[in-house]
Amino acid sequence: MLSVEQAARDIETMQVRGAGRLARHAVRALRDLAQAHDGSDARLRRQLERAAARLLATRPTAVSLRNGIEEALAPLGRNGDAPLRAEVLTAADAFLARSIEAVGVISDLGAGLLGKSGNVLTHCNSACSTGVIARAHQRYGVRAFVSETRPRHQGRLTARQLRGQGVPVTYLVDSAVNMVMGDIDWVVVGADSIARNGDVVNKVGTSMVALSAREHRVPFYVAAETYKVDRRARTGKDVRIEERDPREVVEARDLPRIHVMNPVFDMTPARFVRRIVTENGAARPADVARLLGPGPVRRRRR
Ligand code: RI2
Repeated sequence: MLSVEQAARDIETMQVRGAGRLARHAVRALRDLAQAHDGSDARLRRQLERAAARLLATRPTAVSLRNGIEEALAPLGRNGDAPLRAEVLTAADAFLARSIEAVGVISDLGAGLLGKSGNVLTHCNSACSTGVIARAHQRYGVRAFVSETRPRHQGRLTARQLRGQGVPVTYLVDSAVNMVMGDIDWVVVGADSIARNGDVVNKVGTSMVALSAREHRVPFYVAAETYKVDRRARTGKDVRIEERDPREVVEARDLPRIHVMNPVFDMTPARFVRRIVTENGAARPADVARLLGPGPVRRRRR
């Protein structure tokens, strides 16, 4: 059984990371809490609300976390007749299943729409974008250029995962991206949050990759599940950017009396993005909200 506190710590320390994975981890903890419950609905409601608050406080930028939790706990706001526990288990299972399925759908769709042979570049480690690249490689054969992704080097994960799937990989430091961009045919990255206007918030450095791609007229794509769209964010400026411990960048003793910044994400304007590929299809960034289903129902439970 995954306790809420354990899940929250796993996410805070980035033992579990990646916008999709961390949402599923939080939802699994809520599911396990409901599963183990044998008291009243009122008591379960209080426990779930407390648990949701704890999980939501772990990482502020990835809206996948909030959307996953809200989807799993939607029964708290409904007037259903079934016991709350059963409804939460059903909702949590539905989110977990659709979230995993979406990655496969995006990989296929993305490989068909974006993929062609040649060189593809990606930044950080995203299940959706590595899925697209691996699938494109199976179909057309590609070489992947993977940027290091300072400070936590998620590019190493991507390089290993792609190599493990047979993709030839070139690994480079973030600051070499612009140097190789002239040889790149397409770029694909994931997303942590997408605003309604199509601005994309992803791992810090993504906007520089996008700028470089734009300068070189290389198409820049985003692969992300619909639950990474933040309905409450009109533009990317409405998304809070997480700041992490500066020691992830450099130990204080190595740079005494120096202020060190460690913003984890940045915002790529919608106009830099050719298409956003979701499990419901691909859209121009400005049209991304059209790919979403109806919003969460907000009636209070009796
Ligand atoms: P998937 C990651 O954030 C990266 O920014 C990545 O692009 C994004 O989540 C989406 O990943 P972090 O947790 O959901 O490494 O596509 O800070 O796997």
